Amino acid sequence: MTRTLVTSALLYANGPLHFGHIAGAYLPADVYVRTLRMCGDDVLAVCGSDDHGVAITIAAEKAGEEYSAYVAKWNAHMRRTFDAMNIRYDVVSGTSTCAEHAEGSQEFFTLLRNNGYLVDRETQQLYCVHDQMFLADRYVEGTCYVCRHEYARGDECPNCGTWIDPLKFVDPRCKICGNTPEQRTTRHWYLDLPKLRDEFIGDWIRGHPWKSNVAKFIENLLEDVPERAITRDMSWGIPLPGDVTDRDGKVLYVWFDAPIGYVSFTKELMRERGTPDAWKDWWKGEDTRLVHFIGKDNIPFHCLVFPSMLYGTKDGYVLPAEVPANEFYNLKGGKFSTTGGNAFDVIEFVDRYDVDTTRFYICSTMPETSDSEFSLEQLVQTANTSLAGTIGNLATRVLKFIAKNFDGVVPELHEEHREEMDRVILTECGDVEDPAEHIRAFRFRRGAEAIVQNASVANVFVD
Ligand code: B3M
Ligand code: ZN
Repeated sequence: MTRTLVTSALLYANGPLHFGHIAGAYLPADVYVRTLRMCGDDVLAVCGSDDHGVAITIAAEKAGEEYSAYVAKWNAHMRRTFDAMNIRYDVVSGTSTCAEHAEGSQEFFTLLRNNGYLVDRETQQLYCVHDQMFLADRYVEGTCYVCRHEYARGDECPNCGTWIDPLKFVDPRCKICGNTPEQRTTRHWYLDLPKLRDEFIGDWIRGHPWKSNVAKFIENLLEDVPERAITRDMSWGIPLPGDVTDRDGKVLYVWFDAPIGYVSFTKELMRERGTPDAWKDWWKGEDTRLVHFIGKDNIPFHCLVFPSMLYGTKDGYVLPAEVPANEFYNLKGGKFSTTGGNAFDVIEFVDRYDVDTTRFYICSTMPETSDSEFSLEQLVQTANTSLAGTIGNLATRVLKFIAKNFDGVVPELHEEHREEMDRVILTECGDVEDPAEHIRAFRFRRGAEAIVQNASVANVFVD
């Protein structure tokens, strides 16, 4: 039987989950996993927190907390939010706490290096003389040279999603002190993406049946594929393997170690289950379907970079079968943002508005192929019409009917009755659809609609 290995994007451990995250990568994964399991499929669901990188160190420094304590706090908050939302994984771990993660990440580095896909280069990097450090990623900002957004970060532009090369900024600013940094020489390791593309990954990407909105994004992805630095001058992160020269003061880039987290967390789970080698069945088994649930801003890493890493190890890893990336889920016309004050507290929200109602509403408005909008008024309306009006009504009528005519016991259904029932439903009550078919194809909205539609048909039948 095919196995389906489901991952959800690892959440940066620097703040609470909001409905934008939940609609993007967590609720669809949970609904997908439950649906497949109900159909008897063999499924493993993996998630956790992304604990490294500059987004975390800056936030922890601002909060005046130790990095490890800071990420532990947000990892715990993430688990509480999953519980409140009834979102379940087989394992929820974290890249700074998972015992298998450092060694596993270093092994990827070593395999890629031995196979000729890593190059080390002397390079220029922005250096802040005032703070005496190289400005990795978000420690520098400037105007986006693609869309002119003034606050593009050194790793990506929040406005247009461009993968930023900070040396191209005409107005770079140090994020800590605001001064203009200078260029200095340092040494870094680069993933040879052009080589990986030309050798295999390019053809693989072009031949892959991506979801329509992902396919659009990918068209441009292959044109300009640069070598990408996978090391950073900082202390918080995974150290380079012991046999690498000049490794002091450097760690692996967060986007290198983060997706390996999916593998590490699977190892952790299998060790805890007492079958430490079983992770290979999932990550290296020919019959595994690997499915990454992510938001659209993570497409380059899951459709190009991580597959390149998996392939480049030449160690039997499967490549993703599906990357059902969602678009953005908005609130009041803008992105959900906890720091920007455009969000609800998820735990309080479901306590007040009911978790299943919230889950159903989010499914029925999911940003599957384009951005969509969360609205409280609409949620209330969905609860009143679809849930109470149609499904609740059906439940009430059926329960009353059983109480009145059968002393509250569901009578046994004889085969000839079932046939008669099917005939009446099909000819007289309306079209029924299989919600699971839609959900398997990542059409969560249609899946939710189909459930309500089937309840309407059943109401006609009761009439
Ligand atoms: N933490 C980025 C994000 O939350 C990142 C995802 C990692 S998945 C391996 O957008
Ligand atoms: Zn931009």
